[in-house]
Amino acid sequence: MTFDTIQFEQQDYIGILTLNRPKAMNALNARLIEELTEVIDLITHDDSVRVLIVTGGEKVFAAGGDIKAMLACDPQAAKAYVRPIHQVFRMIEEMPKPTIAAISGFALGGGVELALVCDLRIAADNAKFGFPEINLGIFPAAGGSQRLPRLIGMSRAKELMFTGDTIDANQALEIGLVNQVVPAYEVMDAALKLAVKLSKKSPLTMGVLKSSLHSMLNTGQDTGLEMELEKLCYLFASHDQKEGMQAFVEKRKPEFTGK
Ligand code: CO8
Repeated sequence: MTFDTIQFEQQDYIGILTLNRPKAMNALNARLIEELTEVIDLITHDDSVRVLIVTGGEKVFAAGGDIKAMLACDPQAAKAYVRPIHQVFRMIEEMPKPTIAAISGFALGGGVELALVCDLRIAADNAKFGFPEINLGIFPAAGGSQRLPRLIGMSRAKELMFTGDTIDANQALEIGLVNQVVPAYEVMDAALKLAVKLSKKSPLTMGVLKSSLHSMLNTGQDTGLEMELEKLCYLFASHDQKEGMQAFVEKRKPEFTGK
């Protein structure tokens, strides 16, 4: 697969998606969103990819939405620009396989919003996070105003979004924006190590677990508990459940197939 604004490669069960607009600090323009949508659709339906790593490479994760492309937008054009971002971010969020953002350098605005739709975030110690939208006369509307408070709490989300201030990787760890901070040269190794670990779990169970966790965001607890029970019972019709439990009884490692 070849693209202009992203790169995709696969190592065993791990997909690695790299944003590739170095001259624009990986700003998310329409072409990048179009290509991202195409590759995310392929990965979602490709059983040979069990875990996806999303990265911007060694220098920058992403400096956000493309300001130059947005400058002249009227409300209608703004909607036409942002709607596909919303759609592809939902596709990433709902992908039935774990996703890991590996973040080096700046992750700003739409860049953080991309990291937020990944399940887990690993930051290099040189990573910097912020929502500068307030200084541009807009606000984090690629899902940020909805997802960030759910992740780190309303008060901290307001502080970041109202001030537009940038925080470093350790501050991001402290407020729960990222899961781990590692030395910059180790960020991809750390992401790959975690991805390999997750790729050995049952892909079927992983997808169902992810969907159960996400149902918490859209339902009350009573409905969520009912949905959880249904999803669990569904897994008892699978090979992977039998294999996982059989392997435990036989004191060996399970071999999951996703069936
Ligand atoms: N959009 C377009 N181009 C960008 C962006 C961007 N977000 N960020 C950087 N670039 C370009 C620069 O214009 C520059 O291009 P050129 O060489 O042609 O002048 C090149 O990338 C390198 O950037 P700098 O020279 O500025 O590099 P520095 O190392 O000095 O600074 C920074 C790096 C701090 C990352 C700086 O570039 C910066 O502040 N960028 C903008 C960050 C920002 O404000 N992000 C938020 C954007 S808005 C958003 O994400 C919301 C999207 C969804 C909602 C949309 C509602 C319509």
